[in-house]
Amino acid sequence: MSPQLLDDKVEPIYQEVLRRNPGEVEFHQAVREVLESLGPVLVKHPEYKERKIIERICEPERQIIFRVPWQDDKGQVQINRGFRVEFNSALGPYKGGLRFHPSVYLGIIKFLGFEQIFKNSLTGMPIGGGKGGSDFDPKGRSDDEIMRFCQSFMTELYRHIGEHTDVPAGDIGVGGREIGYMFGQYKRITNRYEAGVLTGKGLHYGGSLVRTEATGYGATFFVHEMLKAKGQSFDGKICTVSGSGNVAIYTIEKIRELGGKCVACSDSNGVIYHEKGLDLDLIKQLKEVERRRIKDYVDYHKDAKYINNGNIWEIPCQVAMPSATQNEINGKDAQTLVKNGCIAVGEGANMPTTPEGVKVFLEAKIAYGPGKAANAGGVATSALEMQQNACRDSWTFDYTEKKLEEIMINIHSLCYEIADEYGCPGNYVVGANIGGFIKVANAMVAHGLI
Ligand code: NDP
Ligand code: 2IT
Repeated sequence: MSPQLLDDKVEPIYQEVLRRNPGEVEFHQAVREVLESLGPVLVKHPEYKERKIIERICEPERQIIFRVPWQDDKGQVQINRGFRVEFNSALGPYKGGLRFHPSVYLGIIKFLGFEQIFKNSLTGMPIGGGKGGSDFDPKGRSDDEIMRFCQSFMTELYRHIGEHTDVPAGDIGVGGREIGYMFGQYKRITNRYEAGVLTGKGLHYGGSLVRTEATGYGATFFVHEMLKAKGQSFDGKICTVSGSGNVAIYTIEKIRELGGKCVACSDSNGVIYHEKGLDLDLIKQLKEVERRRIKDYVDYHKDAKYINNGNIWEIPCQVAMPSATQNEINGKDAQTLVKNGCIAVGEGANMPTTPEGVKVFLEAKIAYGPGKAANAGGVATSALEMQQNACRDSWTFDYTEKKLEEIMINIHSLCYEIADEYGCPGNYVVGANIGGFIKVANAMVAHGLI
């Protein structure tokens, strides 16, 4: 249960979401977190209530569930389940990543798709919200198995997507390799070289510079803005970053560029603590090139510690950037972070903090940047990739990174100003939820009852 009460006007909407979507606890959590901010918006905008905008936003426009059969290296038939939830297209084609992880079920994809609506709106780019994925577990699978799975997944997905309809990208378990195999299969089935149908592509076939780095860089830019608003900077700050995947790696890289020192990262098995600062080149080699586990880090650095099943949030830091998965910081972890002197939390992951944890951060008045604002740089750069594809162009690294930085600065200002306007200064949760919601709501009003 979330610790905060819902406004009278939105409580019945939430109850109806619970009734219609039984058992989808992550989806309930994501909806509730947004609804907690929206009561005052309905007072200012009675037209949203009249037209049932919130009720409509909570119901996906389309949900697709399909069988994904494939053959493993032993010749055995394997069956997985594929999902694509096309949540909201008020602002543009559905846009959002694909997650391949054994924990995936409809409730996870719906929570991610719901978050994506508001995140994409905050970027200011013309993109709607969607998400997809599969309960396929890529761990330990050969390259051939990954390819066969991706091809089978796309053999169904292709009929639902398109550059003007729905544009998937990566998320947990889906990176450049998987996007490449899916793009190849899409091209083969449709007989179209439609670069804009997927983002996160390789640089030699329509990908954008900076997309790989974008989520981590963007989240760090966002935290930098929050620190600046408090008269602070990254300079000399001790930072911890959970995960050691795409988002974590480029968060660590940008924190270092901005003068911070990252001392810890993790994976689902354990935590690396390296007091003198993490060796990023080694992490990239282990994770991006050799696809190994993070515990191998200590084979190369005898002064680093590996804590099996450890809790990264017990390591004292001034800035924490959760970049692994949902609900990885609970109320107790949040209290530990605050007690140990943490002054800023920037969410690279989607919904990494439980409602109890969020409450602790807000009450402590530390700078807390929720995922839908802080990690929007990934999808924003996907939209920049779509722009380059549409005009058959490719931009330089510096130009694209500058655009990303401007987008993150704008998202920060928008959230900051809206929080002020609604009487909650410094509360980026309120700023992000209301800021993201209003643009979508206005577009839905303009489009009539659809
Ligand atoms: P990756 O697959 O590259 O890395 C995921 C990392 O998180 C790995 O270190 C993984 O460890 C860890 N992790 C994943 N699931 C769990 C779990 N259930 N418990 C503990 N650790 C876990 O994914 P990304 O870096 O792309 O994504 C990380 C987060 O960022 C996700 O929440 C994603 O939704 C979010 N995000 C990603 C964006 C992108 O552009 N890629 C954009 C915006 C948000 P292990 O290897 O042990 O599983
Ligand atoms: O959660 C996210 O924003 C992503 N996984 C990236 C989505 C995208 O379309 O680039």
